[in-house]
Amino acid sequence: MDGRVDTGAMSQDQPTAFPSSHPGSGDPAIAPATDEALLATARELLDANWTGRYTRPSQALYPHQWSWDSAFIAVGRSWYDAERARQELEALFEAQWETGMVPSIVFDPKAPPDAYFPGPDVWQSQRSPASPRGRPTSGITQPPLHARAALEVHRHAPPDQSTASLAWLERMYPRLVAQHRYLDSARDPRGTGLAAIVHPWESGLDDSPAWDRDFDRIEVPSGALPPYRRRDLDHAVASDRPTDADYHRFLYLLTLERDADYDDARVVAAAPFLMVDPLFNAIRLWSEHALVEIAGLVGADPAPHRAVARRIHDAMLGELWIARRQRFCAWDLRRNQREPEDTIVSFAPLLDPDLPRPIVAAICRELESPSFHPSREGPHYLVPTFDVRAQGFDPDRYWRGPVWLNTNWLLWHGLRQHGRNALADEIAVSSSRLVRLSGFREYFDPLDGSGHGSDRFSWSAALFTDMVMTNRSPTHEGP
Ligand code: 9WN
Repeated sequence: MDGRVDTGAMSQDQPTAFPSSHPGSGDPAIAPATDEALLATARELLDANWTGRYTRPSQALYPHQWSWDSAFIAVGRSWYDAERARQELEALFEAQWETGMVPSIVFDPKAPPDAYFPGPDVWQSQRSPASPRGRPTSGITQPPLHARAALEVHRHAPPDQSTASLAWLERMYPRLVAQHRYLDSARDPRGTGLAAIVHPWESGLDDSPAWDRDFDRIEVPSGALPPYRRRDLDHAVASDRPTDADYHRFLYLLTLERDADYDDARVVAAAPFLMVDPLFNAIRLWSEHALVEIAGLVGADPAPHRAVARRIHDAMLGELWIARRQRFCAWDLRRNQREPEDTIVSFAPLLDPDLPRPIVAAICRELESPSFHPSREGPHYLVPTFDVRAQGFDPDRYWRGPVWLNTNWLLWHGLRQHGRNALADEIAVSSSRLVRLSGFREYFDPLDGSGHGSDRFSWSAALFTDMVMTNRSPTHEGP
């Protein structure tokens, strides 16, 4: 055994069943739980985090509704409770802004005011006339995974719910379109077809080294922020979370956007952080393709969605693919620079069904290189969020090295879509081993598999469920 993740016999074009045994992996003692037992635990966890309208990412660290969490959670839950999955997405879109923006956080008015920082009193979303009245939210967005999630939820609906599910899809369609058209119009200052993010929190991979060079340069003027107390450190160890310096910058950017009343034109014109993220745009493209299918299902015209998808595809190849580096790079629009860091965001364009084969091959080479497929000497887990050989790689700190099941799930879909089933299976095996070893944690050390961040984390449970059930389902149409 050479220490590689052992996936058993696999071919390039035939997906294996979701592996539940771990022959000779060299892993530390892994609980011999069956998939059935883990699916039951996942379900119990998601039910415990259910509020009656949506699912909290976790009880203590994240006690409100988060946007892309709800998309991941709805997909996983839809395998056994399609009704709650539909409710989850509908509850989120009830807080959609008039501009079409879907906020990254919808606050639970019943949660104690100090449950999460920064809370509604810091965000003050009501300063924007576009924000929903009486429903406090954050003032920024997150990756638009929701159209893709809605399509998956609909596909998983049991036959006796097909009418209710289609009616739901008809209700969701105009809201999903508004979300996408907001990103096309308000977030594309150069008119390239690519949407920019104005805060690292919008990426969902908040503390990724992908934008260090830009983010680290942001100076917070002294006295710009009133004293505050981080609540995340009440629930997670400091070495797993962002540093105080990064947190300070996160809050500073928030206050600048708040002080512009979240007016998109003002924010985009002045934001010190204005980044085109390959992962955000790849998800946007994947969801635009989902809109093509949803339009067909609800009797709308799919042609405009095909045209937007083509535009995003062309722009990702034209602006973000750097041939010299054989890599997709984030693009700092403020300084007009491509960011050189080798992070997991570079692989997300695998979600583009039309990605040219040589580029798929280049991404797979990098994924299989020692930078992302660490030491073959000992056990290890896929896929680290940052090059394990890079200076600054940290196996345990939030987005700066650990494995997350949501990025694994996205790459797993992207690889399967391009027929790269062997690598997709390796990722599925690693995900399964991590859960067996450490439970449904928020993220995992790629070198020893230990769990970090929050415990009983909803999207880890939901996406494990989706990977198991998708592989069991002979009729799954694929992404
Ligand atoms: C800020 C809820 C969210 C995820 C993000 C993740 C983390 C929040 C935080 O938790 O971000 O939005 O307080 O750290 O980075 O992807 O949606 O799970």
